[in-house]
Amino acid sequence: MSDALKNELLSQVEAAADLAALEEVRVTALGKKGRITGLMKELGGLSPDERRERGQALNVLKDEIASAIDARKAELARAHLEARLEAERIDVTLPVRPEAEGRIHPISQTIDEMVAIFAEMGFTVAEGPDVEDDFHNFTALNFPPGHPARDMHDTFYLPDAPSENGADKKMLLRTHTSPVQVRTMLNKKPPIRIIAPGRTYRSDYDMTHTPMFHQIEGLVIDEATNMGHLKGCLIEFCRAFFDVDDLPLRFRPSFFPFTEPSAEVDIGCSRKGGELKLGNHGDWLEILGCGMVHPNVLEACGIDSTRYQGFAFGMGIERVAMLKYGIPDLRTFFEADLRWLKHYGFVPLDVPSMAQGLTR
Ligand code: 2NL
Repeated sequence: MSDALKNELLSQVEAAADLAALEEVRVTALGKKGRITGLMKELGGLSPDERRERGQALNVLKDEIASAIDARKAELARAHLEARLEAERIDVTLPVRPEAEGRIHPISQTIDEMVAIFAEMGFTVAEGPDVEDDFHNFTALNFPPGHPARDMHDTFYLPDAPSENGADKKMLLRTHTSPVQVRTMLNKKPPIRIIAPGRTYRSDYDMTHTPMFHQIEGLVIDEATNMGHLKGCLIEFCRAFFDVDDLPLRFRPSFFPFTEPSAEVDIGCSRKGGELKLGNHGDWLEILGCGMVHPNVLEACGIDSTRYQGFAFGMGIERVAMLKYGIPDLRTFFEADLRWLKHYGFVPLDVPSMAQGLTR
């Protein structure tokens, strides 16, 4: 009887393309109204001998079909898993992501390096507005009324505009970052230990001057801060920044309206063969200015000059960046030339730190 039925059902099982189709085959063969089930129901009308014989045959057929369905089910499951693995395959040897095309500008890099060094010494970074007033940029810093720096030729003054209180107030682009420190002294009680890096502006344009440039200044105020602290701080900074352990520093007397005494700092170098080399070689290169904060400045900023004293310093960022990274022309810093940036710029993920190194 059932060879034809068996072959028909087996080929249906083999032809089932997915689990749903296979389930349909199972229901038509073995379900309550299935074909084998139907044949089983007919057994009751047979003689006992025929019933036994046919019953056995149907049971064998039922088992065969059931195990064929199980086998097909396993086969479909394996094929499904393989298809999924193939579809979701990833190449773990690919780089995580392509290296960024962009570069960190040498000015930003230099500021980041300086911040890393001073942060280790306990300084925090202070910021202030680029547009300042006469008081914060000049008056509080002990510039006398007729001082040449106040001249229209050096300072960018903004067109007159009435201030909030109705009185006219001369506004200007800050000519140094000192007003940031003035604002800090006015708003915070000593001890103070800050650096102020940022943009500054002077009406000047030639081979070595651009109308916008960058400065970093530092200010330390406490009850017993003295010139020894100033020297130690700047020696440590220069040796770390230029990465020369025995770099000699020379403090030369100088003058600034906002410090007394004042000094300019030279670092040791050699200029033999037209090549500049840093280190103990007998020659000197000016690098920054500094001094003890003038009592008039402390008083103008609301600090009792009989109780507190402190030191300050300032340096040009372009100048030291050119020196450290061998950039020959100041004006190229601001040309936004992508080839220049590709050459002199820094990879964004190489963040300067004292632990990992300032540059990699
Ligand atoms: C230089 C010299 C200097 C300062 C900046 C300063 C700031 C305050 C009070 C006192 Cl609020 N001094 N700053 C002091 C000495 C020198 O800069 O050659 N800069 C490029």
